[in-house]
Amino acid sequence: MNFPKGFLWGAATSAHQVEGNNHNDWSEWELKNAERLSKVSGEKYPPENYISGRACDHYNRFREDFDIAKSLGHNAHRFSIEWSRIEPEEGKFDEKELEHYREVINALRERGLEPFVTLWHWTIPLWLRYRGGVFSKGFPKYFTRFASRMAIEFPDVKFWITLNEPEIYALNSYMRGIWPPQKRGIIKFFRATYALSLAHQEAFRAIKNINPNIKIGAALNMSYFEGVGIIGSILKKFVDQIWNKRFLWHISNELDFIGINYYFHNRVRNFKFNQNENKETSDLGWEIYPEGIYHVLKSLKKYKKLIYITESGVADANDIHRDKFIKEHLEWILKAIGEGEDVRGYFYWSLLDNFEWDKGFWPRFGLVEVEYKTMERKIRHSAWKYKEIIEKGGI
Ligand code: IFM
Repeated sequence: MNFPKGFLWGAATSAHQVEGNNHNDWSEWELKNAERLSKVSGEKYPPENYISGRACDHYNRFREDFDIAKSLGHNAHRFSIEWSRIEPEEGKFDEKELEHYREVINALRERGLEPFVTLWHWTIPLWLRYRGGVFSKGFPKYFTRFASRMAIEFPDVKFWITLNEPEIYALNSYMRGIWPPQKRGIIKFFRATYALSLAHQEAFRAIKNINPNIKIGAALNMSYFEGVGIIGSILKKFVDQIWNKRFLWHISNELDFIGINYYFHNRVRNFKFNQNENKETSDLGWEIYPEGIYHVLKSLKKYKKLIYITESGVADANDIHRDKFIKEHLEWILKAIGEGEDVRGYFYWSLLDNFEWDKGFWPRFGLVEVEYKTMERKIRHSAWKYKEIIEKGGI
């Protein structure tokens, strides 16, 4: 079977993880926490591992990186605009940075890559952090002002993603307290996701007013919960609703497409979670379970939305699993398409090795290896195998 005509093929990145020299709540948090995180790793990784610093210097090398994406057969690319660059002070938009992203979008177009633009991928400008970040009363309004300005500045962008993985952000930043601003509590988790859903809704309506023809979605982290036994099957339904469907339910009237970021399978047996077989795992210890993407897709049929796989990737420094990982995920996606799911594109995470948040630089997700000392790019074998699938348009 083949993928439908016009299918979008590419890879994804996010500003803070690749650009370098950002100044936002994360960059400040890294400086304060690098020593601690290094100690927690038993000094396996030095403090520098935990500081995004120059990252991949993609801010300066985006043309070179897009040349690589083109040479790999991609016809689309997902990236994010860094809010803290564009609006470093409240209400003041930086013309130089607007020009920068104009050049980024033009560079994609010149290479035949369709831009998929994320407006918020977890980082908060410092002025907004001082006002309480997503807990600030004005958060939806501030986000909408930024989003509207982007839609006006870049009218030829056809695909906008408002938010990246709001649930993961709320979980780690507001419930587990391991990401900035390190708050803890279940109520805070719900409060954060609710604030983000309001921001999405308001921004959606504002962007549609500016240009009704563009497509707007959100990239949601969706896990496949598999229930084993009676208790597992009941519990699985419950967590599936809370994790995969709750946010979607809030925003489903303001949504053209669902972006799926699929990484996790979670087998629920009796009252225990994560009873996975873990036959194959990534360098991060995450189970590789391609079949899960099929079940996630099947569970979204009732929403009747277009679907893009906005992330699917594996940390695999030695490039042992990646080739098979991509092929098998695509096989399961094809099966879902064959059964009527409307999947329109696949973005591998990530084009480049990059800064993996509180884990730092050591996890290697890239189709392209980055030698951080020299910033040299080396295309991995699996990237060429992905290209073969793209060229065939099928498996
Ligand atoms: O690196 C992240 C990305 O920022 C969001 N989705 C998951 C990726 C891998 O953890």
